Amino acid sequence: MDTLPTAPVRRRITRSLLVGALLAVATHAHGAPPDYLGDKVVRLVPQSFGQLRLALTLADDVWSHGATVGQPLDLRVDDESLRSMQRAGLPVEILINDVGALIADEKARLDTPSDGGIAGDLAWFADFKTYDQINAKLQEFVIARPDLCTVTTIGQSLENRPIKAIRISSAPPGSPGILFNACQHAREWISPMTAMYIANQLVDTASTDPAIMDILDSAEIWIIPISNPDGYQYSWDVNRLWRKNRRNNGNGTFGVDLNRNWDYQWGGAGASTNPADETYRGPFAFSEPETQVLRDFYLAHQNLVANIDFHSYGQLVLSPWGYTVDPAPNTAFMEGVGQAMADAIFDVHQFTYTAGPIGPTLYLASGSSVDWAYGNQGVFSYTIELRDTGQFGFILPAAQIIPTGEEIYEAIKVLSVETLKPIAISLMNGVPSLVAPGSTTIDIETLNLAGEALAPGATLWWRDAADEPFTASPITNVGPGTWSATLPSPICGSSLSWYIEFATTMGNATLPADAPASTLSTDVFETDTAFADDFESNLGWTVGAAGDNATAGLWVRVDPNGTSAQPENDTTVAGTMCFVTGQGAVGAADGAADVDGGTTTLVSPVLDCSDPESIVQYDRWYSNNLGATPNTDSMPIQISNNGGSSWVQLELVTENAGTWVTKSFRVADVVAPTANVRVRFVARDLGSGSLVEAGVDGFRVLSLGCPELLGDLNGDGSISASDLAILLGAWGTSGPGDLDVSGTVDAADLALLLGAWTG
Ligand code: 0X9
Ligand code: ZN
Repeated sequence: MDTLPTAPVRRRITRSLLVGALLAVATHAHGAPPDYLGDKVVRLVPQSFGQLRLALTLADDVWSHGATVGQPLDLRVDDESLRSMQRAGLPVEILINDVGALIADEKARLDTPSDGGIAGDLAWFADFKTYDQINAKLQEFVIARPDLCTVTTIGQSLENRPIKAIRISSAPPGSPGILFNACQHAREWISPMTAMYIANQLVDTASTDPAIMDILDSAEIWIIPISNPDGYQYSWDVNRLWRKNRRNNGNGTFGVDLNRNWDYQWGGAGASTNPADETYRGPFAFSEPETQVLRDFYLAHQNLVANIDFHSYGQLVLSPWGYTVDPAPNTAFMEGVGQAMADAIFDVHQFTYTAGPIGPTLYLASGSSVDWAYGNQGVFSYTIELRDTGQFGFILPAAQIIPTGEEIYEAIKVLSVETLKPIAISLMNGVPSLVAPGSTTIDIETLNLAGEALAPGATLWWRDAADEPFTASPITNVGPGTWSATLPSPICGSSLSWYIEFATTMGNATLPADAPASTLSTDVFETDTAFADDFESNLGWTVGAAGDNATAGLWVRVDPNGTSAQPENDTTVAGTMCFVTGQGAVGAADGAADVDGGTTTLVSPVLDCSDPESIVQYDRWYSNNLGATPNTDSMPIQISNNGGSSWVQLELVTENAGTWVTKSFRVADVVAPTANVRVRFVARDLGSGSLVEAGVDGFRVLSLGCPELLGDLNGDGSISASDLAILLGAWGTSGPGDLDVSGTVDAADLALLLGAWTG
């Protein structure tokens, strides 16, 4: 077995270098309050570590706080810094032309308060509000609904400002709790406004919206709108772009980043040791009164189940971990709820919020509140980065306060419903869209929340016609939180509706949550294999396409040598061969024989997909930087119905699975089915510092159908009295029912039908 030359081990961005670069990004500590006039916010996507380092060195302030090669980075710069960047050839795009002018406009507007033409109690949300105005508003909620609201001072800031929390609930004390906290970062003014909007709407609709009544009757909702009062006040009075608290660091600099000061993996990646930096972690974990107060609030409320920590900007719904790219426990549940929140947000004003775990989605940040809340307290904790995506950044127009509140209000309902349920139910392999006649095993996972899943009463309910009652199929417990069920699928061509039901210590729970009003659906079909390739011999695949420029790790058909990035085994039972991007050497480094320097394309032979129900199916492997900083690389898989003249995307693989994944696509869903189809796999290494390994095996073209059942005249998949009625109704004619094709429906046909019926 030959071994390809070992690829050079890539340089990865090290955080210590990055922190070094951030040293230059000093905060204003002395002199006149900064007015930022003429400052710009620029965006650039650093193409190399050198560019990233240079940009951070030249910038005056990092707005996006993301600092990764290949990811957009927003930086505030004065004219001189901008010129230096341009001279150095950094590809910057101007996002905001004059930060100071935006701030001045905002100040002028705030100096002459107006209700913005907004009627009713939402007029308060016409513009941003000060620390004092927010506290006063909290008292108004209590006056409006003393039965529902309590405001408490949960502690003091460094400069002795009260940190206030409002409890909104009609549930008994000690019921499950959900905490929304905002404004750990002072300049992110939309965050306290959004927290206040949530409070306002809960109070307003507590007696009218049944969904809210359910939540408030069963849970304690806690809202801490201003977690960093000193910083917030300072951002109004002195420096609009202040982020941290107001700790005097003793060396002429001020402020600790509260969201780097929590005692969970404190001092790890993405936090600075330099007191001048915007991400300064503080001298030790929980060194700051503000984080201590919030910590003690958690410790005093052991009933808390969920939390959102509001920030801006970026439009992101982030789940733990922030300190590592490794997945957090119960990641399927956490990310599922995060995505459901993002979907609910989108439905309101069609603003896209990207959901995902913090580390891989944004950048590493250690010592954050959500990591502590999840890691130390087991609270399902999310960071939401509110509007916008950089057009105005922290100086968001006031007109966006209410729309932001409206979309986030839907997200908090989703979070509440999903985390207050007795248990969460998920399907380990998703909902099968297609199964063969017979039966299919369904693997189920449960996560105990307020209740505990019980084995007796666990049932999969199914039916294959809307007018039938559901039939029970038992679910068996196979391990802690893992279950197995059988989904019967007796009739080819039918469509199954089904759902899952568990009895729990807190009542019943179903998947979907509102079953049987909604159900899961699965179609039953037989598949015919039109083409199958296990790659044991070459059935006509070629490597190479116009524009391919990878210098190493080209597609090759081999019995793979496993590395941590590349598979050790192919997927097909018979044989050992598959296509991978470069053969790995036994025992070699992860980076050995991955794709380097560009793209490499694997193209299929021509495939006959003229059957309108053709399905393309393959097993694919994709790994991208296992365990290291992820990047923008991805593997497009494309299909052509004209022999390769033009291509349409089947899927863009970005998931760092590092395992074989089977995928199926109905050709007609993507392109018109023809006899001249090709499929290609484009593995590419575009960003630096990445490690891309791909594989393909078990390639098949299937067609769907059901064998014709002799005598099934109404095509319902079985023979019954209604088929008999059709035959008798056509007696003596040429059909339907002329089963022996004699030209007349007669006794011979009747005998065939009855034989099929009883046989
Ligand atoms: O960096 C932060 O603290 C947050 N972004 S911001 O721009 N608002 O400062 C993101 C925090 C996400 N949480 C973790 N990374 N743990
Ligand atoms: Zn923030």
